Amino acid sequence: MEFNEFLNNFSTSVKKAHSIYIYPHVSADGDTLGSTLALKKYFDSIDKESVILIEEVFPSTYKFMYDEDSFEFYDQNEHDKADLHISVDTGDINRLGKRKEAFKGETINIDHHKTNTNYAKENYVDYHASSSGEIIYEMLIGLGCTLTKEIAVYLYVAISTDTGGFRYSNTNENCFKIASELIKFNINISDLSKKVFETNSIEKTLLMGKAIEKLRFFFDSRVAVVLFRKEEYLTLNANEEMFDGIIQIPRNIEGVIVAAVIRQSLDDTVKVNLRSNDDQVDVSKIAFDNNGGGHKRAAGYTSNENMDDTLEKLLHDIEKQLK
Ligand SMILES: [Mn+2]
Repeated sequence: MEFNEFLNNFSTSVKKAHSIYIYPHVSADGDTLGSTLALKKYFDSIDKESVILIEEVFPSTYKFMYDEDSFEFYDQNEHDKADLHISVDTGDINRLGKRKEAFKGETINIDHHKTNTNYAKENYVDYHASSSGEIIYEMLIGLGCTLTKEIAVYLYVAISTDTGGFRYSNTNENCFKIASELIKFNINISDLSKKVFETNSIEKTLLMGKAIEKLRFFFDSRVAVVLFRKEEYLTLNANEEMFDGIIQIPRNIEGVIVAAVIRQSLDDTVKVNLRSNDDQVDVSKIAFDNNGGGHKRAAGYTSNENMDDTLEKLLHDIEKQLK
């Protein structure tokens, strides 16, 4: 769908709605949180009642963005009041976790994942966009929203984290254009970057150390994998949220084409996080074949098999694309 057409439909839906629920995806990252917060501030500015529904503890990296008036913990008995539901940065309905039960009726899905399954009534998916933050920025401008410093911080965090600090292959011309607009609000780039890229808890640091110890290499060291069973991270007092970024450890090794982190979740499902360093392997294909999603160079899925079988199948899937 064309952007302007979407924006018109969006505007009409918002006008009709009495109250709105906004949905970030589970295992929230900077993009989904920054984007949903910016959208929420827009609704506040037009006096439209809205709330961001979450179901997990807020990631500590992004605690500085936590605004208790914006978020509510999902309670299925309580949260049945909105007549418009908007998900942001969420490639498929299962990424809404338990909240997918509430995501019904008038629904809008705003995203940039190529593997998006168009699960809402209205879907706007632009996979050329670097981030959902980039889409939300364009939407707010198109809707005539007056940006504030607060919104600028949210959108800067969204775009900068999804592009790895304007370094990943999804970084485009528009990211820099938007960043140059956002910086006019006097946002503190070095302070934000320190918070989102350069601050780790002790537990996270120990987890990173353990990940280095546990590295395994396959296919002439072109594939690097880290496997974590839950006891292994629980003994470090690490939690699942701390796995965000652990994939950089195998990914950043010279000569590695595909990096994977496989971890056993607290609920015993096995989560697979993938990165590709080279166009010869499109990890979104592997993720999609396993009912997951993502992009060419960054993707993931949940496996119902045990750790060893998950690894074996993954290596087989990677081998099919390795030249
Ligand atoms: Mn994103």
